Amino acid sequence: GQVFRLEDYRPSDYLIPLTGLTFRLSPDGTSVVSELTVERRSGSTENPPLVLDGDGLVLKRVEIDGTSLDPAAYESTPDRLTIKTPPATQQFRVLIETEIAPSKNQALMGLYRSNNVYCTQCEAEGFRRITYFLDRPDILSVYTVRIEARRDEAPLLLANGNPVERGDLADGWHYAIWHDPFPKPSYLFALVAGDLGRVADSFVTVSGREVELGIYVEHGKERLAAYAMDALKRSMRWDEEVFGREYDLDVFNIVAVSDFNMGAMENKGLNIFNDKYVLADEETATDTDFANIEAIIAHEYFHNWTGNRITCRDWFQLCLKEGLTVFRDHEFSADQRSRSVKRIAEVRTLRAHQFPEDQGPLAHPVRPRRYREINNFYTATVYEKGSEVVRMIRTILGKATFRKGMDLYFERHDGEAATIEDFLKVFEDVSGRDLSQFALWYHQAGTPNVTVAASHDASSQQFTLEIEQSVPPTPSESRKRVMHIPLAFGLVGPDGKDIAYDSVEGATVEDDVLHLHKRRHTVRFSGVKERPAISLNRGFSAPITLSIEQSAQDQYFLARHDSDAFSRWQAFNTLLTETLISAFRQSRGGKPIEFSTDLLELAGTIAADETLEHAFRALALTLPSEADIAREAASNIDPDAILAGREALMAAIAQANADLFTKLYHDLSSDGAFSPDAASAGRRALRNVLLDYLSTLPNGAALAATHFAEATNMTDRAAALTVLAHRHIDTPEAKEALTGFEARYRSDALVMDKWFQIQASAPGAGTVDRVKKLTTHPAFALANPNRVRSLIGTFATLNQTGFHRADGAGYEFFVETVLSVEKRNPQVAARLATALRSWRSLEPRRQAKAREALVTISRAENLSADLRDIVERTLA
Ligand code: B3K
Ligand code: ZN
Repeated sequence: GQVFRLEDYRPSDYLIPLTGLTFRLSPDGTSVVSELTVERRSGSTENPPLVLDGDGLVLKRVEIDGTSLDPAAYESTPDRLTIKTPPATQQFRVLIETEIAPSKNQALMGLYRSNNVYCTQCEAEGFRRITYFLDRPDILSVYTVRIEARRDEAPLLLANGNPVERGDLADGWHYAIWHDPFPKPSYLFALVAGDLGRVADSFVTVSGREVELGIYVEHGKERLAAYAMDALKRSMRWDEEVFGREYDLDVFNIVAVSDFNMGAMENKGLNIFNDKYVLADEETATDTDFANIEAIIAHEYFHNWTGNRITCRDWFQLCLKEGLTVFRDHEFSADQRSRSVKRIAEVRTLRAHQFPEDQGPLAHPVRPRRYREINNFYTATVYEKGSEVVRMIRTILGKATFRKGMDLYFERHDGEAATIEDFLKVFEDVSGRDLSQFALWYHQAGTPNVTVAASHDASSQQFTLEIEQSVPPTPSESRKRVMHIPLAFGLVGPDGKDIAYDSVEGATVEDDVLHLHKRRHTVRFSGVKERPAISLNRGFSAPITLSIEQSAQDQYFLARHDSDAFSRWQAFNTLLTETLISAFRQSRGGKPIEFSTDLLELAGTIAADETLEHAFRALALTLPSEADIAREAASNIDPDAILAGREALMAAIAQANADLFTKLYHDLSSDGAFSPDAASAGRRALRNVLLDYLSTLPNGAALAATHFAEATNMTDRAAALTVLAHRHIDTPEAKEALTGFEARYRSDALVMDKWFQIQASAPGAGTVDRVKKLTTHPAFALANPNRVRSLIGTFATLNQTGFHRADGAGYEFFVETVLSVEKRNPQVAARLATALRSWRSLEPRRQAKAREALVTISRAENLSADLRDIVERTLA
């Protein structure tokens, strides 16, 4: 496949200031008439050919300035339309008619059908599956869209922008016209037509304009959109208050569809969502679902400014909109919920998804320099690490200067397609700082490692840190440059308070942030009478791995006393991780596993500490996952031994704290009405973590069965079902709960996804066969991305012992499934295949089997560009 390179960027020869589109919708033969006003780039006197992108198109006619074009004057293939000699005028009009078949579109890119609703997905390069166009983000055009459809089939006709006109046509057809006054790239184009229920509301902006809000869902599901609507209004207000951003159209619409390749899409004024991220009530959605809905509704809304009003010059700049918008949605959720709990959850996600990417064969910079398939770059690195980089800019500049920079960004680049250089420049301009070393965070792949050794000299009252940074090599970047790493820190005194020091030398310190600019620093704090415990990278100020030479005593002390909640969680989590890694090694060596009583006791202390939020305690007590342990252990991974060590620690903590946990568990039961708010969710989270522990004790299955039977919401019900299916799968209680759940929810696809997920993640050798069997369940469908992700994706990413089964049966099943998904939907298949990216860290026998699996995929016939790209990079 072709390789696209950042350095090859060149502006197009032509612009398209105006785009008119007329759709005549029919499932098997939709006509698309596109009328483009094309303009020569100013200053250009040449007359180069006009080359438009297509993808699998059928061309019906071409006209220029009202006259049909002589066949000799153009060249067309399904993937390209070349107008050889365009008119020599400054502006000319091109009319193109194509015919497409939405009902046959299984890749879910371009115009397709989901549950009989016409909908579109154009990012990144789906617009070219609708019509020939300059399908690149730096071509901004003002769109007017006319949709025609049969009224009975599609009473609802939506597109971007504001509604202009609607009316009847002959033979039961009708039409609607939409106009979007804001120039936008083609990837933000959207159209929806069908028969859907509507939830209506309105929002008055800060300057007093009234915006009509609509959320469209399947008929009968309107009630389930209430939480999403509330989240939308809170997002709109928050963006005004925190970033000074006001909404700009008369309407804002959201449509929920069941077949969608990812979470949601920020099309201007017409966001299209995976229904999983819209529909919720306590009966069907967990607290995690509510939190995700809130975050994704906000994320797509925030794109209106970061992504739509200011878009990307080219796809290499993807993080310009994604990293920044993730940062904005993180801040929003932090303000709506608990900031420290939110931060811990973010870091756990970053470590679970981005770190393995950065540390494996698919590593790439936040701003990549090359790609073969752009769809494979919607990654945790671009999104989550991209957000961390923005967060670091704020840490370095301070909140007020950061806000000034953002204001300047909006003022300077509104209406433009911008670059990361433009973004960094506004912060340099408002702060007077040189961010060139900092910019390496965008350009250099890999997770930096920082090692620290601390020493204290009582006689000179000096506390010294020896700090060294290094960035491991990543594909095609073997030599790394020294980075600017901002480390928030505190020197924690014996009473748990941060202690003051007289002065510091060896590195710049500003507002409790230590700035590393060199490979090695010797940092000396003077006036430090007693030896402090060092709390470093507070709030996870930099996305790095940190190895501190620290006594267990200091770690326990910080886990009990650090005033920074994140670091307190981190200290305990580090203790747990180290324990689990040595438990894994002991188990692998066939040795009996033993745990320190201090650790078991500390778990009890944290569980019962009423000064800590419930949600914090729940996060602290959630043991690192098997994948977390594998990542930290780094090599020679045997998932069975990891699981054995983890189960042993669960049981040991439960036994040591049996009475305490039992009491707490009962105290936390709620009789009040359900609320999805963060405090209530936190109580449920802690109680469900306690259930997980208590289920390792005698009568554990009975306790979980009672929890399941008495649950009054999906959070508790799913938690109990997970415990039963994961720890007690062979008991009658588990069988009964699984059957009961299935009977109750069989007609609710989104809830059945949970049923699939819970079974697919059940550890052990038996799961492969169970998952295979579930692929024939009536609720499963290989054509639906949510189903595939729930059953197959969960199995491959959250089931270490099942997927990496020693005999390779997990991989064999996986390869077969990925290849059948690929026939319909290459994008979803490519995403699934990334589950094998950490194959080199497995023990030799599994490693060989995993490699074989990758090679089998790479040799399949007619492999899509998407899947080939992932597999070849993974094997390289
Ligand atoms: N911008 C979309 C992602 C599109 C993915 C295309 N393969 C959703 C988002 O990040 O908001
Ligand atoms: Zn986004």
